[in-house]
Amino acid sequence: MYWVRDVADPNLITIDFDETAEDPIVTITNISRSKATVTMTIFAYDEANPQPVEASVIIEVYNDACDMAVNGEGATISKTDLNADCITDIRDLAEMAAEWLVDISSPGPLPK
Ligand SMILES: [Ca+2]
Repeated sequence: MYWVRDVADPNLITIDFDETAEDPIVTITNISRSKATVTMTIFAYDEANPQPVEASVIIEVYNDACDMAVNGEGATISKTDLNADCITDIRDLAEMAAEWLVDISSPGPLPK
């Protein structure tokens, strides 16, 4: 026998867990931020070991792979993706064009 107790904020995420299943699947949905951290604690016992033992794992959950990359995990955002939206497109070219020929290497005095 086992059961799971999560310490997540129910207003932040929804956890669906069937503790009667032999191989339970935990589904985390309704993430209201780009990243959520969930601490999941599992308790287990049986007739031979009636005193429950527990183990915890911390899970970082992202809405998608792009949110994961923006947070520095998983895939690396391309250097050409200047606005970090995980697509290199005309918007990135526009950002580069807006800075085209801006030169900060002037030998003159710098304002204080
Ligand atoms: Ca982009």
